[in-house]
Amino acid sequence: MFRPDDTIVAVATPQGKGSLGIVRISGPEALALAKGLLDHSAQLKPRYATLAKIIDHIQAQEPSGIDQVIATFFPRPRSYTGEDVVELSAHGSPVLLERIVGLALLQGARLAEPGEFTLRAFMNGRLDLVQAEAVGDLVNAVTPLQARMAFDQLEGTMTGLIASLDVRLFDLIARLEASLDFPDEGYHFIKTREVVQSVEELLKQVRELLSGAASGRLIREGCQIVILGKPNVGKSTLFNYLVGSDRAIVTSEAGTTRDLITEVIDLDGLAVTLVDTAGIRTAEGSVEAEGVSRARQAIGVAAAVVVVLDQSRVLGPEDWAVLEETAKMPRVMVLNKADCSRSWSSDSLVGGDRVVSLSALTGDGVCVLRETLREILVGIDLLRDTPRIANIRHINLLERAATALESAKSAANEAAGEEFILADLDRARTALEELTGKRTSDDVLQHIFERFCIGK
Ligand SMILES: Nc1nc2c(ncn2[C@@H]2O[C@H](COP(=O)(O)OP(=O)(O)O)[C@@H](O)[C@H]2O)c(=O)[nH]1
Ligand SMILES: [Mg+2]
Repeated sequence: MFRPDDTIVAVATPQGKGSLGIVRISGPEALALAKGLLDHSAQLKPRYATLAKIIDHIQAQEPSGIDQVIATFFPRPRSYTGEDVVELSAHGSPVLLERIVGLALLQGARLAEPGEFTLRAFMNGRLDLVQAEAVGDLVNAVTPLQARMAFDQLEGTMTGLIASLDVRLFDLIARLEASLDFPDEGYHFIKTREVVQSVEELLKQVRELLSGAASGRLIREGCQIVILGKPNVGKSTLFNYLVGSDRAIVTSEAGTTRDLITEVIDLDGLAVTLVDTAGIRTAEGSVEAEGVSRARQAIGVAAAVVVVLDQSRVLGPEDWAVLEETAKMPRVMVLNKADCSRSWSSDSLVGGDRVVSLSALTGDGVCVLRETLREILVGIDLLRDTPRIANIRHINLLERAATALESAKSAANEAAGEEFILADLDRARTALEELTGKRTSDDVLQHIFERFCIGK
């Protein structure tokens, strides 16, 4: 998949018009190619912004100017990709940018695959795999917290931790190998007690990293929260209040929200997909039945549910049915319509559920609901210190490393031969190397980079 010999081109800025648009060219011919696009007076001094004109020397009958751009040449190896790179900052019209790319293609460039610039950066050792993935996460971040976590990884926080683990693992392996190579000297390069101790320390660090995994994943991937309740309790009103717009239809007629309405909200840094449902009552029409079945599916993947009850009306069988159906899920009970007079007390709800009284109409108490939801999802303090591990690939590999270290520890404790301990330690090391990309298969790379956008 990696063809380092050709020169690639792509628009690096998002689709659609903007004040500026950037065309990026990378590869051995980047400079020559850029020169072919620009007016002849343009001198591309490394890392200097140069005002130049894009000239069509090829398609037009006589050379004609297309746009005025700022061209910047980044010579290899100190560029994003590690290759010669030229960035052309043009006016952000999609047709204009496509035309510039088209001219570059006519000069022999190839259109970049998704993520190919970053793939090249990885291949040329400018980034390790964890950092390359962080680039993708940073571009895809929808909450500031996601962006912070991704940037942390891009800065090499995780890379540094893994490197320090790897150094210690390597040292342990080297000493054990020495003992294995000179068995007759009657001299051990490392005592069993030391082996156990070193492995235990490594395990402790790996486990520490893994301890933040659940909240890390939640931050990176976001989660789903479903609003449930019988018709007319105020689900859509609450949904709208949380979303901060009028995306869902609010009506006093029962059963109008037939389909699921979803919206992503930023819940203190967590990207939460909020789902408004038609309820899970017994449906009469077929359209409504479809809505109910979709609601059930949404509940199936939800991280938590919000059960809305109307405190101005006595609870009915439909309320109890919803309560029963969600009994085993992480949930918050919302006693809505707090602005009206109460007709029952929350004491009638048994169990240790979290209960929030609010008015979706006025918004009074909704902030308590937000806090409660966040608390259910990640715990109060977890978000203060950003977890360092969030990617399922990283989690799996660290778990593999932990299992191997675990087994090395038992082998050492049982005074098994060095070769057994070594085999386990090697497995742990392989997992770490797969994490940083020192060892990776093409499949893994492809899987990672195809999720990127073109131009990144
Ligand atoms: N007084 C009052 N009325 C509310 C409140 N929340 C919703 N409503 C009203 O209750 C009716 C049903 O609301 P809706 O959000 O469509 O309920 P849904 O069927 O559960 O989605 C509408 O007339 C809302 O204006 C509230 O907190 N207080
Ligand atoms: Mg509704």
